[in-house]
Amino acid sequence: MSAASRTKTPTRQADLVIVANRLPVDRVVNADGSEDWRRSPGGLVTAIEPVMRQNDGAWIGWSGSADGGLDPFVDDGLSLVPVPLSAEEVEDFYEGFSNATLWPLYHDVVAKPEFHREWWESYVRVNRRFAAKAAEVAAEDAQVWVHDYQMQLVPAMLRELRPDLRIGFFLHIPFPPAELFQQLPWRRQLLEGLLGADLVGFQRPGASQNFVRLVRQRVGHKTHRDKIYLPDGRVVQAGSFPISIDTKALDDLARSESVAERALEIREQLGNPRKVLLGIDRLDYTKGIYDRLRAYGELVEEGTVSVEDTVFVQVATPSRERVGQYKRLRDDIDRLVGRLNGDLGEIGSPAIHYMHTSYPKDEMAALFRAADVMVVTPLRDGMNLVAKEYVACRWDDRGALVLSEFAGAADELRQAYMVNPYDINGMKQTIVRAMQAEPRELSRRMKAMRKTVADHDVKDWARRFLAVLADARPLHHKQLRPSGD
Ligand code: GDG
Repeated sequence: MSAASRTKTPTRQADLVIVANRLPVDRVVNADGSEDWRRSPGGLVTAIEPVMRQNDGAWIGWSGSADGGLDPFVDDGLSLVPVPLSAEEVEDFYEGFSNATLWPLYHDVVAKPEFHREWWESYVRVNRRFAAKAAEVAAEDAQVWVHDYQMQLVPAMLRELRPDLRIGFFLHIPFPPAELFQQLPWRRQLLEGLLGADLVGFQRPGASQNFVRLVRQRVGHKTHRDKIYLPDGRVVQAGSFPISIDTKALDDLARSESVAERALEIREQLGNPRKVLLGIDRLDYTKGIYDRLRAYGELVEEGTVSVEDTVFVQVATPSRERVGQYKRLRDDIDRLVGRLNGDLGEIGSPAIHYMHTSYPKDEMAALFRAADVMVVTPLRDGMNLVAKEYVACRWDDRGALVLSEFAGAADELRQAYMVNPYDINGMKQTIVRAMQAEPRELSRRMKAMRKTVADHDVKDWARRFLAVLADARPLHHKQLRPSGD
């Protein structure tokens, strides 16, 4: 966004407040040294932007760089309220407790979570700062929607400061079963933090059930189905709200001439192979990139697939690069790709085209259009939007989606070629099946999946969450006021 569309504003009272770890903008430094904000292309802002505009909304979050206080400002009509983090808090709260404790623990411990008391203390401190800011910004009786694993203590902290508010919480990542969750030394505090909300939303029904069961077992509250009854008379509702994408916008983009041309160009640059397989993920150990590439390597090694007529394109977007486990993963994948290409590639025909970079949206759409088989094989994933985005881009009803049953998206995209990403042989067979499928079969599956993403887009997701939140607590404190007789 240009500086012209950005104006400073005093903190004002908002009827809808979004609390998320990150603001929906990135700070960029221009060539002349001046600073600006650029809208970051996240799905959350697309989902929430319309409701924010309608409801006089404000968004509270961190700017992404360790720095002191920045004043609230309006960017392209959205009120943004920065919360500062010190360099130490970036290390302890963000890279530490959020991404090296909670992230692996909530994703089936596919990497070993680390528990450090100073990380936890930082998490508490930062959550308190976000809660205080939300309390300051929210109008009387406002709705506050808190997002994700970095902010799980905010609901209770905020309720204590502002009992008038209606508070919703949504977890974008999986919520683990009790056996794993109870490893956390601070398990009870986290559950109590979440219970400050009136509505606690998850991607899948199983996650919601895990939460309710844990609250019953660990905190001892009464529960019935998806409701939790607190001793003070408050009722907390849990539920599943599978997130989605801006289907229409992606469909439109994928139909544009420039994307069609670029898709052809990509295939040409790849040597016009018979089949293009594609993976696009943040470089994260939960995404199953290593095992996927190993499975593909074996197919080439055994001669089932030939590098002369097939290519695998893997885009791995840089992510959390200062966290140890992510550094190691990057090295492991670099080595694997090097070995596979060294052993199996031929001049002009590497087995795997590997890009450790991020691309603009239209290039992503062109890649989706160019790919015959999209391979999405996370070991565990809250939803996985890439799978839905691929489907939204395939208006030609062609292309095959290979999808892990451990991604939330598997609940809805039932017509995908499902795999268990831990089963390398099964994954190999399914990839081959998807590569060899008849066009009629592909089109039948793709049509059904396209209907699903067309019927449930991200705007429906946001509307539904906020509607259930409004019903979950019809301004409780007002009801409690004496009627005046
Ligand atoms: C978390 C949960 C849940 C990726 N590379 C580029 C790029 N992307 C975009 C994708 C997609 C998004 O980033 C990634 O979303 P995912 O859902 O696949 O995964 P996480 O980042 O792990 O997200 C996940 C999600 O939250 C939402 O609730 O689905 O389960 O883990 O939109 O397209 N976008 C651009 N260039 C890239 O190189 N422009």
